[in-house]
Amino acid sequence: MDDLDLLITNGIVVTASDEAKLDIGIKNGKIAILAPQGLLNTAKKVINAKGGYITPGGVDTHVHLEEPALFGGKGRSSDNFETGTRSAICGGTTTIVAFAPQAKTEGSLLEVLKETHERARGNCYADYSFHMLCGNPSEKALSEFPELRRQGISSLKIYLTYEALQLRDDQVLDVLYSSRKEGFTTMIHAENGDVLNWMTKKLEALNLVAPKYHATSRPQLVETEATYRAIMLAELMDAPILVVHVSSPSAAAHLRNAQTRGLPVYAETCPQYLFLTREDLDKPGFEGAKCVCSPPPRENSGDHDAIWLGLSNGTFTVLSSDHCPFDYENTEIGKKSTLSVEHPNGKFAHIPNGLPGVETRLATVLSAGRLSMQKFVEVTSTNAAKLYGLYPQKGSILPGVSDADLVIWYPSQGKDGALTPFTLTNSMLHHRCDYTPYEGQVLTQWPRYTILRGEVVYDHEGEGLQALAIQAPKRSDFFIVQKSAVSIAKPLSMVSINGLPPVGMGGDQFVDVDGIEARVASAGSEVDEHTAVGAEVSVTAEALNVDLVANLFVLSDRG
Ligand code: DUC
Ligand code: ZN
Ligand code: ZN
Repeated sequence: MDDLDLLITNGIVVTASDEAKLDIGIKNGKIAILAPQGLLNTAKKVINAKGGYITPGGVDTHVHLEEPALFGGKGRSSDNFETGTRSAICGGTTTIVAFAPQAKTEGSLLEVLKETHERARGNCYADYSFHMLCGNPSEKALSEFPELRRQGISSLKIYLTYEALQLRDDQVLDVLYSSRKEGFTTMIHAENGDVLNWMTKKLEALNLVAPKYHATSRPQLVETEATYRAIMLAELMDAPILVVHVSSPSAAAHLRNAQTRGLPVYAETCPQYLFLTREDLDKPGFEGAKCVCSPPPRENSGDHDAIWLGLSNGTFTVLSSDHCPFDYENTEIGKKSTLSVEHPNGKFAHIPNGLPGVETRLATVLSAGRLSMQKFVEVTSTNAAKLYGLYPQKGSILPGVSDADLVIWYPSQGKDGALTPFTLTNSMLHHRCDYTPYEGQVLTQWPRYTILRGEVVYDHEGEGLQALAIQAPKRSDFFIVQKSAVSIAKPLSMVSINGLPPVGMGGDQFVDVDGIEARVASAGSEVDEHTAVGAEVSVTAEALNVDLVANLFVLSDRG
């Protein structure tokens, strides 16, 4: 093969399932061939990976850019699409999924999506797609779900907290019901807003308002209850969910239990729950505000251990950044917008919730050395791509199929060419935020090269960001269309009916019969008549392709 555009030699290729010493040939932005080392020898450009790992480009499916004040106080994102995706690329993330945010006060989701496209178009260095963020599941918004699906959206996020966003349980059911029909995955921010507001008022009455009380106002129970409630609502609706940014071992235990029962319940965690603790909120003066996010960093390294374990054992499907940056010093729209003469150290309830992290996600986690390389790839790239319909174009290294999105890492410590361990400082980063919560952390890895669709877009040793600016034209009008959320979460029409109740699903299954969405109870099982909406119909096994006569309760017209 002598017409390759790029040949990467001498690396260790890692995917979620394999690790092998292979050379990679790239042509027209795609992975063209994987070959035993030394077999391919000509290409327009050759990179020697020097024995370093080569992984699929990072896929970060939880990124907030150019968002209005939704997360407490007056905070607005400090990163726009340009600076946020620049930062992503420099940290080895080649695809992001950002949010198209609809506040409670807005009606149409389609309108919000259109505006978000306009902000992103022509401004992104990375490939990108969107989740809807649904703050107002009005009739209009719900009626737009099919069109959102046609426009390539397969996921949306809802909140059980925040004044601007919090949904009641019946609204959550509305969203899950409509999502189910379209095969969306619903992402849920699981904290009990009413409880934490009550706690906040009590703390404020005692004038306990410093940043550290943010963690006091929302203990693990607040997250655990909401996580269990989210699971219950999803089970009731038989709809797939992904609980985002999980911080508590007790919430993780509920998620694992639901998964063990066979429910389509997925979970995400983030580096802040692996590296930060509530001590980080208790810094002198107002400094702790830098680490105010929700849920808050938890108590101690024991909590970290439980979250690492959840990554290793598969409880967490993805490890995202939840990049949600607010400048620290900015008194208009940053963390310090809560300072006043009366409260010189601010009031935690008005500190915008969120941290920067899109650039540091991969290197901090890899440097920690607590995941196998394959697990690292799985949770930071492959599963994210699968979950949101981007796989295998993204998240893998499949010849003829995958985009040539790659990270070439430095050889491991002790090998020739290894990176000298270094102390991270904010000045090394490319986001538009005046701090990093990981300042001072010692790292042993950083992407040596980031490659996006066959182009070297970041060269850590060479011109760094300049190389990025020169070589990577900003993605103009590029939008990754999400196929559907089905790689992991199956839409209704794909639920297999084999006559046996799925484990833990209450014996009920949903089928699609002639366009009618129906709950099927296996013959002989008790059917709770309160769950039935509409007429009971007897159908033969043949008609349902099951070997049992079933009672069919018509739930709705899928129209
Ligand atoms: N939830 C997020 O997903 N991001 C930032 C703030 C929040 O609470
Ligand atoms: Zn959230
Ligand atoms: Zn977020």
